[in-house]
Amino acid sequence: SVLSKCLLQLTLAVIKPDAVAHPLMLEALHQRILDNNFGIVRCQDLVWRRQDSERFYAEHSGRFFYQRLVEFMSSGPMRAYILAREDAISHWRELMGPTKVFRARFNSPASIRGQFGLTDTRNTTHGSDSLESAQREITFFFPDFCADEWMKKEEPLFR
Ligand code: RTP
Ligand code: MG
Repeated sequence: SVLSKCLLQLTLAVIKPDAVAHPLMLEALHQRILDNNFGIVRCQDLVWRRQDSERFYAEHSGRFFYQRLVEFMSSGPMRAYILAREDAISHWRELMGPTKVFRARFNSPASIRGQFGLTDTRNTTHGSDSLESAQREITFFFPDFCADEWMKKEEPLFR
């Protein structure tokens, strides 16, 4: 029915070191989050040690880009968000655009990666790709955050 409540979803978004390094880009991306009706549930600036990077991307170990990915993600400060929205996971992925910079530039020039992506690795942002990875990644960045508790207490305030 038209009266049914929309379903709020949480996702983990990261502004990667290439984008955080440029203050104007960081500001533009933060604004982009707000303009697209995401609620900011948590926001944290941090720097990874190499072992954090390796652990986060363990599923990609062995792929040709693993070493440079791990190196890059622990090369400087980044910013992690827990974002809330209806369909947050797919909306954030849509907003980022394709992973490959070539595709992003040509097929989605208005997307974040289409506008700001430098290479397939230095591509400005990360976003969870499923409910399972959102859960894992939220816990990875925010170990004290309890999604169930948040939904009960805070979710009504976001309407
Ligand atoms: P993710 O796994 O992080 O959600 O990203 P994704 O699905 O958009 O992209 P995927 O192909 O799974 O790649 C994982 C991460 O590796 C970086 N990457 N670098 N050729 C390269 O240098 C290369 N290819 C992929 C991406 O930036 C992505 O963060
Ligand atoms: Mg992936």
